[in-house]
Amino acid sequence: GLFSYAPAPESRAVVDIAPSYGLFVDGEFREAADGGVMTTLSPATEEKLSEVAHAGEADVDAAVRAARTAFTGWSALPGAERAKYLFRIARIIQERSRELAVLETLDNGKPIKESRDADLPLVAAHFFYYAGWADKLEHAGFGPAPRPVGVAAQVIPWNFPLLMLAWKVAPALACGNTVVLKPAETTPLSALFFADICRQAGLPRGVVNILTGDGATGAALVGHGGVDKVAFTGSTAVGKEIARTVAGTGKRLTLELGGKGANIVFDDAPLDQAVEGIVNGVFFNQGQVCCAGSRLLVQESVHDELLTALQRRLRTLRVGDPLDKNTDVGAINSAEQLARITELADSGEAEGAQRWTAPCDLPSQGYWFAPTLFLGVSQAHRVAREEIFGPVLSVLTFRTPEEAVAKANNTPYGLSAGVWTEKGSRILAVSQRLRAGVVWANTFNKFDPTSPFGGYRESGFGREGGRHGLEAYLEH
Ligand code: TXE
Repeated sequence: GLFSYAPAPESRAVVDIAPSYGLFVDGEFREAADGGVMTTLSPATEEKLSEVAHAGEADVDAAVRAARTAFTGWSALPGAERAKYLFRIARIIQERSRELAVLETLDNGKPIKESRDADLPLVAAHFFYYAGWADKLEHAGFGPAPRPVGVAAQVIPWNFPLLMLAWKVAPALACGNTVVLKPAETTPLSALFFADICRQAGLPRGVVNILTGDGATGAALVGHGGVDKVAFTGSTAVGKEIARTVAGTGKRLTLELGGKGANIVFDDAPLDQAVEGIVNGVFFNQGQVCCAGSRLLVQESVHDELLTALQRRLRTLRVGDPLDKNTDVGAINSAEQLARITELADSGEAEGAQRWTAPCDLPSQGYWFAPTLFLGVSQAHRVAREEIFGPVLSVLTFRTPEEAVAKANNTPYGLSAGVWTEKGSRILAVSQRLRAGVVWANTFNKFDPTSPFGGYRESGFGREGGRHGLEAYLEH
């Protein structure tokens, strides 16, 4: 129509992807010692994007040694000097954010709207924020002479590849540590692009090292004797394994693991606003978010009204080409993840919950899962207990605030929750009893570098972000 606005899809030609990439060790790109390579593809099309090196034990050793050597000089720099590098990196990220957003969308499958408006601005914000801390550590209550821990081994997942890098690398460098980072096997490209930004910023060699590889690479890295601190974001199963590896070695450890967040909607909540929050809570990034609001707890008296509005809204979501600027829901990151989501969703049906799928046409190539609701879910159902990490919402009901809190806390996880009500006193009363690292009130999935983020129980321990995020990287 005359007034319809359809911007052209973002062009993949914006970013130059090389046919192959090496490991970034000691300031240079190099092949894996044993010549190992792996492929990364676009989950939206299954088209091969590039080949990257697969780091083995010899490469882990070389990277840790480079980081050790670099630590001497980097940790001795005045904070204000380290800040200059971090500010430079932050500015280059801003300047190159269009390339990075397209790259992230290609490798991960997330909508360009999200990589452009959420991931990239937050990535730059984290570097700016921690750059500002680098010369203020003595005045922040850590004692008169806080010191860096040493070499940090950082293993990150595929759901927010560059943002998870930023959460880990920025505070580590601000405190004077050096880093060996391993991105996830399905999303290595933005970390390699970041390596190039470190070079462009003139960062001294060895301060940041990037090892692409798989779980074996990650295990070799966290188990290496030259590592002082391990930071991991990923599955609870691997987190537990890492905790066992690290136990008794004296290495410092922080873990950010899975979640099963509850969005609690009371009958006095602004329901239109709640619908937007629920949609954002579990369909943002295809639900592949550790703090996703994957359980909806709705007060019985407004169940029908809320669900009608929610289904109406879900019918309008656009699922498809992640490079299309109008797309709301993109591709699932990998065939493995799609299989996990499918298996869990099927269990929901088999256990008697009622499945509702948003009507949409899914592309024939690539990994796709339509936005899905499970109604009539009971607490015993797997879809109420296990992390699905996909665009699937399980709907449960409650009558009283006590019941809402009990159900929200009835999970081995404890990462996030949302409370929707007009009553300020109820927000406080309920959120104080929720065992979750972050509780949002009348909003969801809001992130900011100044706010600490992390879990209770099987969601892990330690905090990232804010002043709290510095603790993990300081001896004091
Ligand atoms: O995670 P893995 P996967 C959850 C989510 C998802 C499930 C599996 O429920 O469905 O985990 O995802 C590296 N030692 N989350 O298999 O395996 C691996 O190479 C050291 C929640 O992708 O934990 C990658 O870099 N490292 C989550 C990283 O760990 C190892 C984000 C994460 O992969 C390793 C991702 C080992 N033994 C998945 N094995 C969140 N909290 O956001 C693997 N890795």
